[in-house]
Amino acid sequence: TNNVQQLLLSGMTCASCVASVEKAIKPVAGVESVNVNLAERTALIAGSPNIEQVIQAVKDAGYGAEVSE
Ligand code: 9UX
Repeated sequence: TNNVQQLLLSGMTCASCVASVEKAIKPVAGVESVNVNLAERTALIAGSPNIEQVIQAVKDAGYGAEVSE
């Protein structure tokens, strides 16, 4: 199955931030692909990672993240 999870991000102000967040999320175990939208402040993550590990990776990169319902 191809599950998609969404995060709401904070702290991104430019396109390079988008690249930084994507680079942080991609190597997390279980992530198949990630798409960050600067205007929407969302990250769409395909695959089956532990979402708390994804959130921690974003925070380690200097941004905020929470699960978007
Ligand atoms: Mo842009 Mo983001 O100059 O951390 S890279 S603000």
